[in-house]
Amino acid sequence: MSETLFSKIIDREIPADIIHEDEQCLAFRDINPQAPVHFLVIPKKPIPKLSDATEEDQALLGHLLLVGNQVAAREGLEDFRVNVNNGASASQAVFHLHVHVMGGRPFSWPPG
Ligand code: DGP
Repeated sequence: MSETLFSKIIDREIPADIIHEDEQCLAFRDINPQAPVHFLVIPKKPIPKLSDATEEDQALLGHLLLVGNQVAAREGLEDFRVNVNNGASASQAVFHLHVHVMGGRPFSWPPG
């Protein structure tokens, strides 16, 4: 897999406002926030997109969501939107799996 912006954030080659790190993942604030709180949770393992994940990644995928919960709680969010864009036509721009967590405003459904 070619290096993405997010692997550079993991390697501290480019700066980011990192709000969580553990052995498996990183959470940092989105550079173009779509809500008062908007952060991304990414695995350190370079999985390009959700549909590339395998059975081997089952625990990792669960971990990303639970970290999203924990960081959302620390950010004072009770209700929040969790979103994964999978593929270019689903608006994925960075091909390193990432979970968007957004909160601090109301959200409508369906999303655009
Ligand atoms: P997506 O469209 O799902 O691939 O979302 C990519 C998100 O990543 C988008 O909301 C903007 C954010 N982003 C892109 N480049 C950077 C960066 O260099 N730093 C940070 N913090 N966020 C970035």
